[in-house]
Amino acid sequence: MKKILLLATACLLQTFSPYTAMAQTGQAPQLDLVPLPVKVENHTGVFTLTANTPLVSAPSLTGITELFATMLRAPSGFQLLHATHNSKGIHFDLSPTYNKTLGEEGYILDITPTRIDISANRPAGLFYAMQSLLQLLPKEVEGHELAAHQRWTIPCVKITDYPRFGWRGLMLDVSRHYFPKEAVKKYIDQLARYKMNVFHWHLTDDQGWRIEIKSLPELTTIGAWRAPRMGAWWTREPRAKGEQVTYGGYYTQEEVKEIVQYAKTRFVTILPEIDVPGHSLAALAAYPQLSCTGGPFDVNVGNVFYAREDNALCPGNEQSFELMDKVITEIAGLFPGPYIHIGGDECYKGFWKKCEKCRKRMADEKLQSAEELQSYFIRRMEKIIISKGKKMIGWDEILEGGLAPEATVMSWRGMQGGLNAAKMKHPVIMTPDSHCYLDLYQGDPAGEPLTYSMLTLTSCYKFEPVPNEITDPSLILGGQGNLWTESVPNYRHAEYMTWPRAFALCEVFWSPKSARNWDSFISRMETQLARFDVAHVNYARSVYDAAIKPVKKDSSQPMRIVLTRELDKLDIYYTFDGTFPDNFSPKYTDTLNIPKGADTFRMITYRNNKPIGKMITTSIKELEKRIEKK
Ligand code: TNX
Repeated sequence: MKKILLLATACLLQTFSPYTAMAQTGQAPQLDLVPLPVKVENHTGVFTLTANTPLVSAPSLTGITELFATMLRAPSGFQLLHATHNSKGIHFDLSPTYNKTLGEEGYILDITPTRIDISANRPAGLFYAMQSLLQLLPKEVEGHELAAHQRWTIPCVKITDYPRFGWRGLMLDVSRHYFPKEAVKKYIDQLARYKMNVFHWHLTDDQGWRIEIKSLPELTTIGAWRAPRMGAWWTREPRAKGEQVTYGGYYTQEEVKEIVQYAKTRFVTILPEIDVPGHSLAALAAYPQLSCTGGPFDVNVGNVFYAREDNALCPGNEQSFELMDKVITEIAGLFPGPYIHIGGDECYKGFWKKCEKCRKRMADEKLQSAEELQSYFIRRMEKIIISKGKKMIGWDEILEGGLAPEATVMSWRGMQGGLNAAKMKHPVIMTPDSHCYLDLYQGDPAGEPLTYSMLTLTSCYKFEPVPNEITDPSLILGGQGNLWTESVPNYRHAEYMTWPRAFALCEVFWSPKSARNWDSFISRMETQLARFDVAHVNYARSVYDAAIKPVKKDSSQPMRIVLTRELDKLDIYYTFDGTFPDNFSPKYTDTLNIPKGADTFRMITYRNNKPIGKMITTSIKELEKRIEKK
C-alpha cells in the first residue's frame, strides 16, 4: 500500500510540477522552458529532427510552419518540407472541438520518438507550442551559421499549456532614442519567442515624434529631429540657436505596415501610443500655435525643463482636437489592434491656468480644476478614438478629474490607479514602476550605466498583477514591462535592459501563480541566456553581482557597508586598499567597518570558485552621498 501511495505521489508530482518532477526522477530531461508551462509529462526517448522531417498542417497554417522552417534553415541546413498528409513528422492541428482549458492561446505539444503532435483551438496556440518546441531543441538552433554535426534531438514529453493572462506586453520608447525598423522587428521577435503578445510602441514624446502622419508632415520633418547630444539625460545643454538638428528618425507608413505585418505573423498585437496632452513638445515644435504660450519650441535633447517649459497641447484651442483627429484617423488605419493609447501622463498644467482659451473652456464646460480640464481633453480623445472604431487606453493620470466612460487604465504609479479603475469597473493593465520598469537599475549603480532608481530581477519575479483587494480579477487584463529609453542610447543596450528581467515578467504573465519558484527560474534563465549567446542577443548579468548598501545607525556614527546579493550561491570578495579583489581576498560575511583612510571599495562575486560577476568599484565618498540622499 505504501509503495502504491508513493508511486501515486510521484506520478502526481510528475504531472503537475515539471521542475519538481525533474528533481525527483533524476534521469528525466532538464527542460528549462521559460515561461514555465502549466503541465509537463515526461516520457522516454527522443524525437530526432532530420532534413526529411515533414511539417504537416492545413494550408492555412503554413505561416506558422514556415517560421519554424526558416528558423532551422541556417543552423541545420535543412529545407524542411510542408505536407498536408503524412503519418510522420511534426503535425500542427486545430482541434475540431473547442478545448475550454486551452482557451484562445493554449496548446498541447506531444512529442514521441516517431512523431510530434501539436494541437490548439486557435493558430496562436500552435505558435506558442512551436516556441516551446524550439526551446526543447539544442541551443545551436538559435545560431545564424551552420552547426555541422549537430544532432537535432527533442526529448519526448507531453506539454499542456495556456497563459494566466491575455495581456502580456513589453513597451519600447522610441522617442527618447530612435531605434531603426530592423531593431523594432528584432524586439518583437524576441518578446513573441517568450509568449508575450503585446508590443506597446511609445511613438511620441518631448524628444521626438516618430511616426509619419501624411496629413501633418511637419510632425516628422520637424518633430522627429533634435540637436545631437550625449551625456547624462536631464543635464544636457539645450539646442543652441541655429544648431543643426541631426539626431532622430521616424517610421514611414510603409515601414509601419511592414512591422505590423511582422508582428501579426508572430501573434503580437501592436499598441500604438500617441502621448498627449503633456509630453508633446516634439509636436509643438512643429505646430507651436497649439500650445498655450505660442512657442517657438525646439525638440527636447534631454535638457531639463526649466521652470516647467510648456510642453502641453492647449485644451482650450479647438485646433488641438482637429490635429488629434487627423493623427488618430491615420493611426487607426495603420494598426489593426483594438486599442490606441493616448498617454495622458505627467501633464504640467501650469500654463493652462494662465491661458485665456483654457479659462474660457473651463467656464463653458463648467470645469472646476485643471485636472477636470485634462479629463475633458481625455474624454474628447476617447470620442475621437471610438469614432474610428477603436478603444482608448491611458496612463493612470487619466483617473484624475474623472475617468472617460470606456477607458482602460494602465497603472504605472504603483497599483493604486489600477485598483481605483477596477473599482469603477474599468479594465486595467498593471505595469507598476515598482516591478515593471525596465529602464531602472538592475544592479548596483556603481556597476551600471546611469539611470533613475532600482528594479532588480528579484522584484520583477515577485510581481503579482492581481492585488488581494480586487473583487473582480477578470478586470485585470494582464501586465507589461516598460522600457523607457532616456538612458538607452542604442539597441544593444535596449536588449541589456530588457533581459533577463523580461523573462521574469513573461513567467509572471503566463505561468500559474502557484508554480513560481525562484531557484527553478534562475536555472531555466541561465539556459535561456546561453541560447542568447548563440543568437547574439544581449542581456545583463547583473543578477550575478553584489550590491552595496551603506548604512549608518545615526548621523553621529561612522558609515558601514552591507553587501546584498540576489543569488544564494555567490561568494563576495572585497578590498578597501585600491587593489583588485579575487577569491584570495577577504570574503564578505557580515557588515563591514570602513578602515581609516580608505577611499576606494571594490568587490567581485564568485560561484564555485570561479569569478562570475563583474568587478565593481566605488569611492567611499560616493557611498557617503548615497546615505545623504536618503
Ligand atoms: C515616467 S511612466 C514616465 C516616462 C519616463 C519614465 C522613466 C510614464 C507614463 N511616464 O515619461 O520615461 O517615468 O522611468
